[in-house]
Parts: sequence; C-alpha cells; structure tokens
Amino acid sequence: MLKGISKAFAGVVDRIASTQLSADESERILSDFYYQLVASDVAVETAEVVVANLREGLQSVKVPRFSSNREAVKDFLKKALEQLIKTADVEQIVKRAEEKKKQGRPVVILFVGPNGSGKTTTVVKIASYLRRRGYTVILASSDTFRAGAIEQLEILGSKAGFLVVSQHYGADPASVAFDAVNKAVAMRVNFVLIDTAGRTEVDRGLLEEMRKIKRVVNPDYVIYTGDALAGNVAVNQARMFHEVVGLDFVVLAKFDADAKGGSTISISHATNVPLLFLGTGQSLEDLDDNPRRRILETLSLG
Ligand SMILES: Nc1nc2c(ncn2[C@@H]2O[C@H](COP(=O)(O)OP(=O)(O)O)[C@@H](O)[C@H]2O)c(=O)[nH]1
Ligand SMILES: [Mg+2]
Repeated sequence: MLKGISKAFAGVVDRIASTQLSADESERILSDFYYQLVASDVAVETAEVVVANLREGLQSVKVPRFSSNREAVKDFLKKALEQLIKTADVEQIVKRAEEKKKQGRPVVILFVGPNGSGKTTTVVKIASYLRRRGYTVILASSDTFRAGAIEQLEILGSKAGFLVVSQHYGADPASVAFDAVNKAVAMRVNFVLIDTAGRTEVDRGLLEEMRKIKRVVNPDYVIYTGDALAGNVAVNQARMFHEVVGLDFVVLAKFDADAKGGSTISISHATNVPLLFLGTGQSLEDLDDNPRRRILETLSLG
C-alpha cells in the first residue's frame, strides 16, 4: 500500500539524517525526492509544495548534521501533508440529514466517475455506513447504460438489505433517479444514493446525461469516485468532472491496492475538492471516514 511514496518519504528522511548537509547536498536530496514523488504519480504542483515545505523546514534548522533531527524532518513532512490533504467531515452530511428529516425530504447524493473506478461498490459501502449511523437509505440504479450494471447494484444492494430502484436498460437515468427520490419521500427514507454510468472525458453524451440527472433531482451533494490506481489520470479526470458537473467530495477507492500512492496525496490538493472517504478493500466495511489520518499512518507519519 502506497509503497512508492512511502519509499520516497522514508528515503528523504534517511538521507537527510545521515548526510552532512551542505547547501548543494540538500538541494540534490530535495531534487531526488521531487522526482521520486512525481514518479509515484504525485501531481507536479503537489510535489512542488511538499518539497518547498521541506526546504523551508530545513532552512529553519541550524544544525548541519541532521542525525538528531530525524523527528524534525518527519514533522516537516507531516505538516506539509496535513496542509495538502483536504478532507471533509462526514458529520456535515449527517447534519444535513437531520435538517431534511424535519422537512420530510431525503438527502440526495449523486455518484459520478469513470468506468470501473469503484462507484457501484462505493455506493453500497456508503449506504451501509449511513445505516450503521442510524439512517435509512435507498439506492437508484441510474446506470442504465452498461450491460450488467442494473443487476450488479440489485444483487449487491439487496444482499445488503437495501431497496434498489431500477428500470430497464436504455431508460432515462434521470427518470430512475426521480422515481427513487419520490419513493424516498413517500417512505420517509433519509438518503437516496444514485449510481450512474461511467463517464470519460470524450463522452459528451454521457456528460450531458449526468447534467440532466443533476437538473432533475437537484442533489444535495455530488461525489466523485476515483480509482487510486489510476494515479494522475484519476486526478485529471476528477478535475474534468469538477468543471463539468461540480463536485462536493471525492472518494478514492482501491487505496488498499495502490502501489504508488501519488493520487492519495494529490487529488484533494490538485482539484480543491475534499476527500470524504477512502475505499480500502472489496467488502462493504472497507471504507475509512478519516482519509488524512489513514494516509499519514500508512506513511508512518501519523
Ligand atoms: N481492492 C479494492 N477493490 C475495489 C474497491 N472498490 C471497488 N473495488 C473493485 O473495483 C471493481 C470495479 O468496481 P465497481 O464498483 O463495479 O466500479 P464502477 O464501474 O465505477 O461502478 C470491482 O471489482 C470492485 O470490487 C476498493 O476499495 N478496493
Ligand atoms: Mg457501476
């Protein structure tokens, strides 16, 4: 997990702690560190901020030899990441549910993201999370496009005990979502989670469809599910989705399978959209609501 960036972080700490730090030498170490981060798919602007923070930290320490300052270097890195990784507090969503409950309305969440990123799995994971928090949830199968998508959500969702609202393939996704919201109002359900078909940057038709769902159901939140393994591609796609539909939160799935790790520290910084959850495995409980802590712990900086 995050082996690429873990190695880069551990390596720079070791080198600084075991070297006579002339100005030249520390620049060389910082430059190597920068390239290691970029090679692990850290977005360029994010890698620049991490390195600039470390450089500034090093300048504030007078001792030329750093062996006793291992912890100080780790601390500079930790502070840099704490600043970079923007997260959102789930309590904000819970609070919204309480407000809407008084109006007899559900909180509507629209899930978007590229194909195969983990959307459908994440929808059911978040539904289970919200149920554990004491809320009722129904799911809308608005991926009426990809073969097998309706059955996938129906099987996964109903196995977990959720009502799944669906129509037939080729049906209007906005109409499925609208149906689900009406059912939720009638049944006084707290949340409607809308699963959609994967979108890619070139697929204007699907992007338009996503905008239509948004117009029709007016969601409280739009959540982007990205695939951590996709690295910079996931970050760039998130930017594109943010421009086209507007995102409130990012969930990064497959954290557990990501060997490089770059997207986990870049995505919220590069898109300016906060991370809400990390998907940490294939089972329904594998969802972490404290992404920053999880990332720092995995990098042994926590
Ligand atoms: N290891 C791991 N696999 C995941 C995670 N989230 C989803 N997956 C897997 O990724 C694949 C695609 O997921 P799916 O939900 O169908 O993606 P969608 O096309 O965006 O709806 C499936 O095999 C999931 O089991 C995760 O957090 N960790
Ligand atoms: Mg899906």
